[in-house]
Amino acid sequence: MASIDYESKIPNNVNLSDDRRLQRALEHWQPRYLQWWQEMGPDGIQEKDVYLRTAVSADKDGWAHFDYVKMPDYRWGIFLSERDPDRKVNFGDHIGQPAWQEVPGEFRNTLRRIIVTQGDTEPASVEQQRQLWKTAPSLYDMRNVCQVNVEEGRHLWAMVYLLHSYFGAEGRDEAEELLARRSGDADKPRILDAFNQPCDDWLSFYCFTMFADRDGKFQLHSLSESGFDPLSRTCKFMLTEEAHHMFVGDTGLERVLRRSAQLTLLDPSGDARAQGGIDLATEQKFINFWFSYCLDLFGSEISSNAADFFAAGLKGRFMEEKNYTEHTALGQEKLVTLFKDGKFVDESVALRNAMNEVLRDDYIDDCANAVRRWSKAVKDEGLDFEVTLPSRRFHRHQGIYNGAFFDLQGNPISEAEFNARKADWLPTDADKAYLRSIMHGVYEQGKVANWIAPPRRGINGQEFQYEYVKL
Ligand code: BYC
Ligand code: FE
Ligand code: FE
Repeated sequence: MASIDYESKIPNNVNLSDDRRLQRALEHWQPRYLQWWQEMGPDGIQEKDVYLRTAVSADKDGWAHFDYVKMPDYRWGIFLSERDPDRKVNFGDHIGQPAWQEVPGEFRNTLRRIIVTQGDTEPASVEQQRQLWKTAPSLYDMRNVCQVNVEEGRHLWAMVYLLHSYFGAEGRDEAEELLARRSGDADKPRILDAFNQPCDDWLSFYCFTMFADRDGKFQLHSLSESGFDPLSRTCKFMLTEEAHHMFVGDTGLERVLRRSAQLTLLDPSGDARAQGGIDLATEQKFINFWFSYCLDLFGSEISSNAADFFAAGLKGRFMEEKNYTEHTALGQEKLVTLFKDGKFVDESVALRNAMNEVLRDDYIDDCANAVRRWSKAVKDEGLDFEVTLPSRRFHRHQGIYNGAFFDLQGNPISEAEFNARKADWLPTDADKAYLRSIMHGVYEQGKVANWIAPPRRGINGQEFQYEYVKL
């Protein structure tokens, strides 16, 4: 495999210098990207040294190098996992064909749409998070949000590389559009709903990296099964970066929950807010909000798009090759519980059409594991409180439950009842204002905000006290 070329303007392991046309096109996009980064990347910290990891090889082991970097100098580049010359299409209608190195003409539009949708989430998340470093609870956390952001920027590069290499003029136009849409913008919003929600407090940030980046894990895994080999190899490498993003969310929530338990127990009337912390009920509301928006990211329970993606061999199931023995998904069905005229009706759906729901099931299991661990952490602090995930029907804006109203357990309720209970289930303006009032940046080495526990260990073997950002 080609090693990473760090001499070129655009670091890459795809022999970019051999393809002058592509190299020129990407070098033309690069200054636009950097302009977008200056405008929409972390606000006001671009000139500071941050202890960041940079990819130096695409191998599983030892791919990362850690050093102080000013973010605009980060070497964003194009890194694909190693190519397996014998790789085949492993599912759908084309099983057994050699994996495609070029886009099959008939799938061109479909594939472009998948890549654009994936690509759009990456800059969106950077836009959502651009103010967060200012209120970081420690230098360690400040460094982590910067790390996540530069890598989401690199994920945008990954998708733009595919658009420029394989989709001609249309691909180049889409690459421009990826820099033109803006999270939350009324006229030019990002494509998927969760990526238009404000994420401007740290409880939201931990929920986002826990739940939205975890959608990324499942989507990237299913795209890494793709018969279109360049997409598969790109997503494989992105997944190695993604692990840290989910770690930030998972451990961040665990730290907030543990600290809440401590403060609740410390307070004579059991009120964590009276101790300057966050109460567990508020944390549960933020979990309810972000989990439900992230369930929407899997699309509709019954989807002909999903069936087409699978049939074409473009998007498989989670661990398609490893975990399944039958790869056509034909002649099989999945039960989906519809909500029709106020009643639940179980309906058998052709498996291919239920692929979004199959992926959502795996995602929910993964989230449930984390929630069990958090509940245990809270109990270990000595407090009896169970963290929960709301029902998959709660607070949905996409799919078959959109438009109806359900409680946290998924029981149907009236709109009036939902509105009456909403403040108990979802963050209120007062909750958000309260978080703003306690979240002030803690910029001193080794110090951590009162509302969160310190992490158990630092980054890359460094102590928590390390100077992760030179302010
Ligand atoms: N919001 O059949 P349907 C990540 C649209 S995260 C708004 O239900 P389909 C990351 C849909 O586009 C991973 N619109 O859905 C994380 C369609 O629109 P059109 C991102 C939505 O197509 C953190 C219509 O509704 N990667 O990497 O089966 C930080 C009906 O479509 C939503 C991907 O998503 C929504 N939530 O599945 C940084 C992978 N859901 O075409 C990064 C690529 C659906 O009628 N995307 N719609 O205009 C896909 O595989 C599919 O597009 C989806 C939707 C799974 C998203
Ligand atoms: Fe990403
Ligand atoms: Fe991520």
